[in-house]
Amino acid sequence: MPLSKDFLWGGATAANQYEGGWDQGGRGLANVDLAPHGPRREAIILGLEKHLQPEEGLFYPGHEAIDFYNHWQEDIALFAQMGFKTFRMSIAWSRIFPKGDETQPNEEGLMFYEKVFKELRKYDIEPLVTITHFDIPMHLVTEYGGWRNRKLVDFYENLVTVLFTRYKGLVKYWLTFNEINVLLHAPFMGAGVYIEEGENRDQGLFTAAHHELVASALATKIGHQIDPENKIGCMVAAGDYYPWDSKPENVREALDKNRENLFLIDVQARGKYPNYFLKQLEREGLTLPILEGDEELLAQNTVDFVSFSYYSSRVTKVQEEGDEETSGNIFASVKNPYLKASEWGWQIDPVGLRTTMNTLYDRYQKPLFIVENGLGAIDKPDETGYVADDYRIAYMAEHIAEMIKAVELDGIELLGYTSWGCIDLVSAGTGEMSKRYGFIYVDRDDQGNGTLKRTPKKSFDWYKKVIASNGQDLSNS
Ligand code: BGP
Repeated sequence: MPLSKDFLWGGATAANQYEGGWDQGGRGLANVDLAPHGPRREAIILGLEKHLQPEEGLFYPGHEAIDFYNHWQEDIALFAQMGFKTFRMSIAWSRIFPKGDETQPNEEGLMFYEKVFKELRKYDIEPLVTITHFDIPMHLVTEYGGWRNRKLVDFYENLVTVLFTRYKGLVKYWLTFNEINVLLHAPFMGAGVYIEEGENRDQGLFTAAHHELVASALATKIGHQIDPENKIGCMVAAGDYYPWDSKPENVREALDKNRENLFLIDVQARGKYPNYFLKQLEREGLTLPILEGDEELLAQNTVDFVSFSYYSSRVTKVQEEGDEETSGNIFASVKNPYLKASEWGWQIDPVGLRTTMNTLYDRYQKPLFIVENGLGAIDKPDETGYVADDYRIAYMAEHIAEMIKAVELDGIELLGYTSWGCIDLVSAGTGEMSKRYGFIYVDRDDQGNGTLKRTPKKSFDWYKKVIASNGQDLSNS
């Protein structure tokens, strides 16, 4: 069975890294506006340093990002030229509700996305919309404590009701929260949460997570009520953990790590907390803030599909002195000696994509959607601005080949593939522009200098051919 003719090829972005226009159109201040470039970034996004207002002298790359806010027509035309069938983007919550707790939305914000969705439809590009991609109005952080507060569920309910109503007929594919598991590692970026000194970290994080799970189930329910055509998915930062070796303790460690990564998706896709997690709570003396009706809501409103990002597999072992770690998408891992790595140390494992797909499909039996995958690399444009990015083509060709095997040989239902950062944008982890993923080069540097001019790279024509052949032609010629 080859890929279906409706397979959704495309690219992925997020408002906080792409859109810019942070102070335009009535948009309010959000947590993502407070992630500076430079040495303090990591502590801020992890929630270790409280940073509640932009500070003079710091550069915040997300403020302008690459200014999709004022380049949307030009960018969508380029995506259409590549033959995109879908385009993943996110809504900036504070553009719709600047403070988050208003009852009336900001019309200018709603209008912006309406124009964008209509422009996409003009080219038959199906929007794939992440409702929150590491994004929360700062007012909800300072006044309510972010997602640790149950009131956030109500504010999110307002948000999704407005979105589903306004964009009915324009948007069909929705993701409730980007990489929901990231909140466990980067609570400020993931959920606008700070863990206070002396507080039980897990208790704080699981409280926030429970609220997001309830909000996600509510969104699924409301989305289906407003338009039964809506397809609503969850989203996980995926990548299987391999055991370091066959030592039983290491195999067990890998099982635990995979569960840690997937337990929130277990709830979104299967409708209840898994026993292994409930037992963990019991052992640690923790409780979930479950209110009457929550369990039914979770059980009755599981997602329609499971989406995920995949950049690498991970390796784990019971830690011993001298173990070498490698960097990766928020999660550190033991270095895998069989794999090469990107310039940022992210290890490259195309086979791991197929393995991860099988893990997710076996576990959930729901259609999958790969909504992020790609290579962050340093591009060197020639004097005309053209980049011959054969390394990116090689990375993507290998991953897509494994993805196709997962469909053709393993029988996995797969809705589509959107490569991350289809146009160069700001890196979430480092705040750099120089970590580029795109098929389109954007003239902007790490300090915010540059014309923002867009230039297709070699991979632009390659991806166009991949889409036109529905994945049959992956050659680089
Ligand atoms: C994921 C995020 C994206 C994206 C990607 C690449 O975690 O969902 O927002 O940025 O990782 O990471 P980075 O930008 O750090 O290279």
